[in-house]
Amino acid sequence: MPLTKDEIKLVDKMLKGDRVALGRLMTLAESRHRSLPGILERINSSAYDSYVIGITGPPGAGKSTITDKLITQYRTQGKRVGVIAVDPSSPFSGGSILGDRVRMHEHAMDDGVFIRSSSSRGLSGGLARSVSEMIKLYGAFAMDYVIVETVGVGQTELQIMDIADTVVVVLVPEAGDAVQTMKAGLMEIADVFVVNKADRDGAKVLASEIKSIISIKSYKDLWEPPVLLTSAHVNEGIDDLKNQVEAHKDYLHSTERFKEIRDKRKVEEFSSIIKENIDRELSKKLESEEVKKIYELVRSAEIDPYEGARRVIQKIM
Ligand SMILES: Nc1nc2c(ncn2[C@@H]2O[C@H](COP(=O)(O)OP(=O)(O)O)[C@@H](O)[C@H]2O)c(=O)[nH]1
Ligand SMILES: [Mg+2]
Repeated sequence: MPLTKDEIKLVDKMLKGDRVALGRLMTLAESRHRSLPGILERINSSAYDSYVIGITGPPGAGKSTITDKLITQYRTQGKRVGVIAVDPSSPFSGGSILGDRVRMHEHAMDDGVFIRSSSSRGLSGGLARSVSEMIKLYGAFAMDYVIVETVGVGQTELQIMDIADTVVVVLVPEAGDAVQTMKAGLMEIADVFVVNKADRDGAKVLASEIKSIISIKSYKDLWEPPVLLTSAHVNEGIDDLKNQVEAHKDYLHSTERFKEIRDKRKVEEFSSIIKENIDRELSKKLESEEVKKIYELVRSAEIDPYEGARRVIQKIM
């Protein structure tokens, strides 16, 4: 599907640093717009390979606060940062998305920062693809880092470990003990553990529980996740967090891991683009008059569903 003149203009504007254009392209990625593959093809050769940090944990753990403070850390070093906050809250309550904006507002005037909150409801059914595309858009916008904030409570739609290079799992004492963390599958995906709200009772206990689980668990990799205590609201421990993310990044680069992750991602991207296109083409064919007639025959019981399906498949394949 070739791009329209307007779409080409939009992409070129974004590549020149136009934030409004970037925002509009993000919206296209969220809505799984059919032009997205063409748009990404156009930007591909000029895109940065942004380093992706996933920040996951229960609602209210302090993920947005940590993200906000991490942005400041990276900005101090002159690094450009994009954020994707995937929020499961309904578009009707919308409270926490507004909250993210408020919490990260000090970066609103900074050209080296872009923050995008998406309701995961609006993104469902292609969430991982949408987020991957948004990361690519950030790459084209020359972002050094992309932080993806997601709620991790077991059954999230987004598999953050497939998307992030470094996964930071944020826990708080009130959200339960280390055993519950294991049950929620967070033990497996964490590259760095953060026990936030260290100012509250139970934080140190939780941190040592996690440390002891880590020490008896044998990790395949040489990297063993560190467990950090932070008080994000007062910026305590965030420099340490940044250093550990960087240490993990160095670790990935020092082994084959980084290349493996990126190769795997490329193959997944490739196959999902193909699947998505086939899906789209087939869905279009399913709306044809010929197919509608067969639907009618099935509805009126003139043919059974099996025969109907066979006829449809013959027609569209
Ligand atoms: N006491 C305390 N409160 C914190 C800390 N970090 C964040 N908060 C507060 O916890 C609430 C939820 O934080 P938020 O970053 O929105 O959590 P998220 O839902 O995980 O993104 C906010 O009111 C924050 O100000 C902390 O270290 N200590
Ligand atoms: Mg948040």
